[in-house]
Amino acid sequence: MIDISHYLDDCKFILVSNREPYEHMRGVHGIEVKQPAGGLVSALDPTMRRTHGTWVAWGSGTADRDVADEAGRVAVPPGEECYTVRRVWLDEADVNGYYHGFANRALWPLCHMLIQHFEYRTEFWERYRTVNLRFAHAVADEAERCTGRAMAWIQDYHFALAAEYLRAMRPTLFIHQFWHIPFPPADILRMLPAGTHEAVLRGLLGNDLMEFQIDRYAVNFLDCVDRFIPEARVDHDRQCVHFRDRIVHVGAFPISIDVDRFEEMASAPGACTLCETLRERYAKGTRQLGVCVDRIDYTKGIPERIRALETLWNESPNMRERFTFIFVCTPSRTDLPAYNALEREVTQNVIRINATFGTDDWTPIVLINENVDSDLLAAVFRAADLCIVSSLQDGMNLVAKEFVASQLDERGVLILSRFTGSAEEIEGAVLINPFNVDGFMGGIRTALEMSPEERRRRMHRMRKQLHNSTIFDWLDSILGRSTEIMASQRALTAVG
Ligand code: GDG
Repeated sequence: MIDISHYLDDCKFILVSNREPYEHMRGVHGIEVKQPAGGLVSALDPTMRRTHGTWVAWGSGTADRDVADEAGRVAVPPGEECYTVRRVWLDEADVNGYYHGFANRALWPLCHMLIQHFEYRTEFWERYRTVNLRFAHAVADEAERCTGRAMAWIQDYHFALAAEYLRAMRPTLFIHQFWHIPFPPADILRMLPAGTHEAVLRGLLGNDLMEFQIDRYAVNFLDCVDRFIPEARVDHDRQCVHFRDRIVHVGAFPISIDVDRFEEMASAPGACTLCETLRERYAKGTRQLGVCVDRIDYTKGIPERIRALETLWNESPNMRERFTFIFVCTPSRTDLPAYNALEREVTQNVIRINATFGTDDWTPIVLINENVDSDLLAAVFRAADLCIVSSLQDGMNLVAKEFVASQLDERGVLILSRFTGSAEEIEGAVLINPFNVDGFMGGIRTALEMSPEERRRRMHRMRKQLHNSTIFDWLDSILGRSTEIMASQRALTAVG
């Protein structure tokens, strides 16, 4: 963990995300507090505790209103009260339009270039604007409450317009934004109606610093601005945009995981026992154990992975019984029809494959269709000989890094889609193109046949890299860059 307070000096830290770090829920025993699982919350909650800042987010818990004040503020964590959560209230129509609608049915597929899933409705867009404005008001109010300076850090594609709105309310506030998913090339972005794609770009140009996972997405963003925003001047070499008398800096800041936490989980006594049980059950003798973990999402390439496995077992009978795959497929965005259809398709295909190839002694795919505790995941990652990440597009993909962090015995091979941010960072994986079924099968064969020495060499290298690039390094580099820019802005103002 890092202490970021030295970056902030006297500056108040305001974090903005769609999901909140603590949800108050009505339960049978009264109000219960839930902390959603996820890398971002587990990395940023300890950080927020030290900064005593404010986390602005959608108040989604059933008892959230009961514990918040009139402005939607509540001190967290319960009993410790280190920082404030400022809840923004959304009704059902807001959630449908802003979140399920524009964010998840329009921006999500476009940014992943999976345009067959792209849906645009004017109503979605209108709601997205209203909700972004509401969040901007909440942040502006938080900035107003502090006597000194403030810094707002916005997370993700749910808030493409918030920075511009906020800039209009608080012109001197330092605002930056991390975009967790890919940023598409101009020809894809312009599938948003005329006026809308420009509005998205102008919205993001409200930031002082725009942060992407990898350089390619930063370059796409700059190209889009160059092409669609005539009043902006793009400096491709310095990766910045001169816009409305300001400079918007752009850069790549690859996100990572809390590596120590995964190592600890994977080495806990319970994990060691589970690891042995899994190997005894699924990886006896020369049989190998594979694992994959995804939210059920069409970007993750789950049908493509199933197709590669099925074709391999079909065309190469000697590959049957060689390995068993544990598929952890966590239900996600179940309010959207495309996600439900995908879940059904995955289940049906797995049932068919197991019925076709399975024997008394061998189940080809073990499907786990529910959320699994992180410490169990770490144990499964440790037990595995192979892990497949086959995303069609993925901003970064943390599963790849979690697998590497949990591989304490350095026996596993990572089979990784070229179209993930991770593939541009991690050296040592077997890279595949999930659209190319023959190449995909080749990747699986290579992994299965790799010698223990080669596996260890590759995994060792990846683990070393990962230790030098944890989620705390990510935080450190973003805040370091932000304070640098803030200092140069102050110097300019002083001269002016
Ligand atoms: C977005 C971007 C980017 C999944 N099932 C379970 C579970 N998970 C955890 C994984 C991992 C996380 O969810 C998924 O992270 P990813 O990075 O793979 O993907 P997205 O959710 O699409 O995240 C992505 C990320 O933001 C961060 O910037 O890398 O590109 O799309 O941590 O382990 N965790 C538990 N049980 C499950 O069943 N505990």
